[in-house]
Amino acid sequence: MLEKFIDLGIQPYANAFLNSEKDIENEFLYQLDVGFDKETYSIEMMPETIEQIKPENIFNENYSYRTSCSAPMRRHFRETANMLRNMYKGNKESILEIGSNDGSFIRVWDPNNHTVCVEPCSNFAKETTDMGYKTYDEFWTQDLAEKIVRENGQFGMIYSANCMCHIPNLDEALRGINVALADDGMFIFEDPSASQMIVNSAIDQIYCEHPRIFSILYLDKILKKHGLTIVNVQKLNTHGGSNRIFCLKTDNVKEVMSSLYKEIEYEKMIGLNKISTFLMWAARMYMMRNNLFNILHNAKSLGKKIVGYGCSSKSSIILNFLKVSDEYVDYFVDTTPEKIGKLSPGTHLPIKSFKEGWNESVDIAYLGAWNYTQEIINKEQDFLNRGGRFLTHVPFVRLI
Ligand code: DWN
Repeated sequence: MLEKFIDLGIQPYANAFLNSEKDIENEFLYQLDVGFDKETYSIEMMPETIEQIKPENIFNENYSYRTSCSAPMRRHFRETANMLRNMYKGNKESILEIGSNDGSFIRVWDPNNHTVCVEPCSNFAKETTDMGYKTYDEFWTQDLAEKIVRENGQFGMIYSANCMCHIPNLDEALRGINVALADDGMFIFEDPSASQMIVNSAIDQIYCEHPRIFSILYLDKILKKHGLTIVNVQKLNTHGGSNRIFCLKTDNVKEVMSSLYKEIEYEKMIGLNKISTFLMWAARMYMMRNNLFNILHNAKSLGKKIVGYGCSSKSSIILNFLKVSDEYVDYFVDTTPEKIGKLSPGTHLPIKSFKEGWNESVDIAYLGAWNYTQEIINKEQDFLNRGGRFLTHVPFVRLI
C-alpha cells in the first residue's frame, strides 16, 4: 500500500521546453506527489500523479535530452560498451539496447552483427537508424519484445541505461525482458540509486520521466517475481549516483556476488525499508527548499546576478518546487542545441548558449547539472577565481 511522503507541488514536464511565451498558456502542469510502499519497497509517484502523465507526450519526436551533450556521459557509455564487449570476447555478439537515445552506447557495437535498438523518441531513433542500427521507435512492451524476437530472435545481452525507471508498468517491461533474453543471456541495466538520492538530498530525481526511483530492495523483489535474479550490483557516479544491475534468468544462475547482499544490508541500515525514513527525509527536503530560496533571495537583495548552469530535468523540479521566477534567476546556460533559444519548463527562463550567456557579469550559478559538479568546477576555475560562486542543494544547500 503506497503511502504519500512528499508533495513537490505543481510541476511541468521536466523536459518540456517552450519555444516562446505564447506556449505558456497551454503548458501542461501536474501535481507531483511521491509515496513509499512498505510491502514492495517501491519509491514512486502516487497513482493520482501517474494517471495525469502521458508518456507519449514526453517521449516523442521533440525529446530534448541528448546523452552526448555531456562529455562525462559520452565517456561513461564508451567505457561501458567496451567493458561489456570484452565480456563477450569470443562469443557471438548479440545485443539489444532499450532506450538508445543518440547512440552513445551502441556506437561501439557492429551494426552488422546481431545488434538492435529500441528508442520511442523518433528524433533519436532516426539517428541510430542512420548510423546503420536496426531501431524500433516504440515503447518497450511485451508485444514489442515478441515482435522483435519474431524478426531477430532472442539476445545474449540486453542493456538499458536510465530507461527502466522511466517505465510506469515495470511488470510489463520485465515480461518483455523475459521474452527477448536468451535463456543463458544477461540483462544489464543502470538507473539512479534510491540510496544515493536519499544521501544526496536529490529529491529532483523523481518526476514525470522517473515514475519510480529504484532501491535494490525493490528490484530484488520484482525481478525475482519475473524469474530474474540479480547476480551483481555495481555502484556508479553517473546521474548523481546510480546502480548498475546484472541479472540472469533464475534457472541459469550459478553464483550471486556478495555486492548484492552488501547493498541490501546498506539500504536496510539507512532505512529504505521503512516509511519513517522517507517522512524524515521529506522534512529535510522542505527545509532544503527554504534554505535554497533564502540564499537566492539574499543574493538578489545584494544585487547579485544569478543564472542556472545546465537546464536539466532536475533543475526543472527544484526551481518549480521553489516556485522560482526571473525575479531571482535571470536565465540558464546550456550546451544542448535542442534547448538553446527556448524557455525553461514551468519557470520560463530563457536558455542561452555559453557563448551568449556565460560571462563576467555572472556572480552566482545555480548548478542545474549538479551530477557533474566536479567536472564543472574543474572547467570553471576562472569563474571561481574571480569570485563567482556555484549554488547547489547537493548534498546540502551550499555556495561553492
Ligand atoms: O534519466 C534521464 C537522464 C539520463 O537525463 C532523463 N530522464 C533526462 C535527463 O536528465 P537530466 O536532464 O537531469 O540530465 P543531465 O545530464 O543531468 O542534464 C545536464 C544538462 O546540463 C544538459 O542539458 C547538458 C547541460 N550541461 C551543460 O550545460 N554544461 C552539462 C554539462 C556537464 C556542462 O558542462
